[in-house]
Amino acid sequence: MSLRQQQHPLIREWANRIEDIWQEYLDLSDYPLPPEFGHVEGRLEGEFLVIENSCYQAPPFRKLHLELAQVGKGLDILHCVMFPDPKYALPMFGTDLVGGRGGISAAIADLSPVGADGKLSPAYQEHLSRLPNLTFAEPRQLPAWGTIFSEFCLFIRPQTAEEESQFLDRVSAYLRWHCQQAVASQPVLDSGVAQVLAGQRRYCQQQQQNDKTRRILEKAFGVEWADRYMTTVLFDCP
Ligand code: BLA
Repeated sequence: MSLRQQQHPLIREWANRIEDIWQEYLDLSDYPLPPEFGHVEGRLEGEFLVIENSCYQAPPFRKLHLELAQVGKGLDILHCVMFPDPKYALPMFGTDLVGGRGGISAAIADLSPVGADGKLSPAYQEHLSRLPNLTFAEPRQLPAWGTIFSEFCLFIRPQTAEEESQFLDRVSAYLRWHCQQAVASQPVLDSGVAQVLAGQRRYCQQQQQNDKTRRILEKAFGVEWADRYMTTVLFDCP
């Protein structure tokens, strides 16, 4: 049985949707991860930790990464980041779901800007600001490193099945829109590439400060492994 069959239903559904949308809009091929990082098993405080990585490339994306992880039977994680080829001034799509038996504690998704002005392009801004307003009973506060996220970042603790499905529908709409924009986008001038790279680097550096992710990986695999994983698999900069 695959890992996702054993995970929280929202994680399973979001993982399936991400892959369906990628397949619908993008021309996927394999992205070679270092072999030691494809399927990873460890132990954390007496529990098993399993990580399953799927990684693709598809123009205009350098890397599309979907990670599913489970700690014991109690903690399920979905992590996904789409890294655009730095020749394209596209935002970073990122999402994280963390939860378990007691429900999902963190559901986050964003299209994060990488431009010098820290803003999404007018096309993204207009589209995203026209989506109908949603309210969730328990919005969550971004951590201090979360300055990379856009005003459209969704970060909640879903309270009901209805909130879970509202989250799923909204973030699927983000992902669909992003794929449509990306495949129709034109490369920037050579002089713009450095700017995009700087924005992507900043995104990765801020994400690498997420102590909640780092601590789990350190406890299971050690400090050095955790750092290598966070800087080469989760948030590598080209
Ligand atoms: C939070 N991430 C978390 C939490 C855990 C992890 C345990 C705390 C859950 C909570 O506060 O309820 C753990 N996440 C992991 C692990 C992996 C993972 C171990 O992906 C991978 C092995 N994180 C991302 C991406 C985003 C992100 C792409 O990987 C956003 C686009 C955000 N995760 C994110 C944020 C928090 C979080 C903002 C809350 C951090 C905080 O409140 O301090």
